[in-house]
Amino acid sequence: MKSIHMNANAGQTVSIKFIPKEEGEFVFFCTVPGHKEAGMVGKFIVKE
Ligand SMILES: [Cu+2]
Repeated sequence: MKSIHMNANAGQTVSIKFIPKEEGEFVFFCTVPGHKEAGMVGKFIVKE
């Protein structure tokens, strides 16, 4: 599965640009240690 990474600390808002070129499921998560485990994770589902 493809993944998309971002990095945000408490109180921060981060934007990413995601332009899908194919269908599929793309997991995104925060790369700050412990944040993914704390729930800073999600999934884009791309369908035609
Ligand atoms: Cu984070």
